[in-house]
Amino acid sequence: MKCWLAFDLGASSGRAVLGRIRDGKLEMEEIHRFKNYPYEKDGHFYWDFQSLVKEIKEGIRKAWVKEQEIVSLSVDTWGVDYVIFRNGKPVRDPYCYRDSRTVAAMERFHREIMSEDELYAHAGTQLMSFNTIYQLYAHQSEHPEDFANGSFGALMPDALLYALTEDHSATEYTFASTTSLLNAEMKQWDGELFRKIGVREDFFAPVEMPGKRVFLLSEAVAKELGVPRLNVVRTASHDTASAVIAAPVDPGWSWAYISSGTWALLGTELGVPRLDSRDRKAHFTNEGGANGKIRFLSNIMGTWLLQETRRTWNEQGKNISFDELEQMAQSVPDRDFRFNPDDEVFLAPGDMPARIRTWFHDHYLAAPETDAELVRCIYDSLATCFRDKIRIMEFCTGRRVGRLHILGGAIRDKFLMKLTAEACGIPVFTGPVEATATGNLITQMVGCGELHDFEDGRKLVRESIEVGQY
Ligand code: LFR
Repeated sequence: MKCWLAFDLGASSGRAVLGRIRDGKLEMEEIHRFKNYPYEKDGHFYWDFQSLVKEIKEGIRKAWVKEQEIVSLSVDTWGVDYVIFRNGKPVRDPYCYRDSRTVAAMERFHREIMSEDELYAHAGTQLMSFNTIYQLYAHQSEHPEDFANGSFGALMPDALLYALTEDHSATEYTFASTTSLLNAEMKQWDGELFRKIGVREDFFAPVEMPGKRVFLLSEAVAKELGVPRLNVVRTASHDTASAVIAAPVDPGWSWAYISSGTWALLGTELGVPRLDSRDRKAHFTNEGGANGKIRFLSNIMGTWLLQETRRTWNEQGKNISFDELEQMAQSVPDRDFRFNPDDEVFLAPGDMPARIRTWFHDHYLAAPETDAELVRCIYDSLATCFRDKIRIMEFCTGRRVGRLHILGGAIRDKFLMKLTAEACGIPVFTGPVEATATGNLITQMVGCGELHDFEDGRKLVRESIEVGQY
């Protein structure tokens, strides 16, 4: 039976999912899953690029054993990160966006080169220290040799596809829109921004809309895996873009979404970008949607806070699962502990319980004492932050939000969903849980003409999943 293969790589795990349409419904089957976590070397955080390539190859091998009618495959990943290649190989492992070298670079860039408002008027991206523009700015001043003759850059999903296909002729649009180097209105690289950071404009390949072109696994990779030269397409390769295109929205409603994996990305869809200084100060970004619309959204630290809390405690021998965290949160009442989950101090990996308590201390506030209180305060702070962001977004866009769709892994956490619905005071709909892989598949299906357009894709999701309601 005809199927499509999606690789969805998150900052803590990756998966390969086969998708088929059976009896008018999208059917998904996870066939491979692997861990992903940045490693630290000489004070910097990196991704292990070759191991990601190896896992994707393993996924292709497994898919081929199961299904021989693979129409196409594609890859999406978290945003902003890139790889520099020379002679077909990465010049070094890619930096992880949580590496703090960019904090000073961002300050220097805005102090010496361009104001925050001016950059926002070009790129319209939420100013976050990990955006590609600051990463490249820091990178080329520390390691100019990486940019010398014959090297080129590829954004993470394009870099992974390059390793599989040897094709580096295009950069996929939705991912390019996370870099802060794309002109938000023109949907093309902004030459002036490249000049400002001293990187040549053709460092990345030209921008292309997702699903537009089919290319093939390289001969070498096909031979190594014992598979034919399968079709490859560029899906909506920014994971959030894939998730949002899978939102089972009813177009008759004014809706917002939270795409919730490691991050919580809260936003809506707009026809054109909003590049006003007030939108910047509200911490909203104008990223590109698979359907060419603008994903007007704000990054919120999200379940990263819970993931790192759990990791810290488990390193101390406590051995706590996510379900247990949820039970702990439920076991104590709301005692009004609220912190700003968006504070930069929570960005890098580390001892989150200690950092949260320090945050309260630094703001002259009483801090949660017990472990359960600390977990509960993360839940309450997230729900409150979601409510506030929706209100701010309503002010920016002048549009009331009637419904909230929550997509992705965090919907398994029923208590967080309940608190969010209570805080926001609007109906909350949940699903799909594998939103990113779903959107990756849908974009491939639109690309090859199996689905007419993205509205068709969203209709397919509506008809295929059971939407939760709070
Ligand atoms: C979510 C995400 C966000 C991006 C962050 C860093 O996984 O892609 O959209 O801002 O990761 O890349």
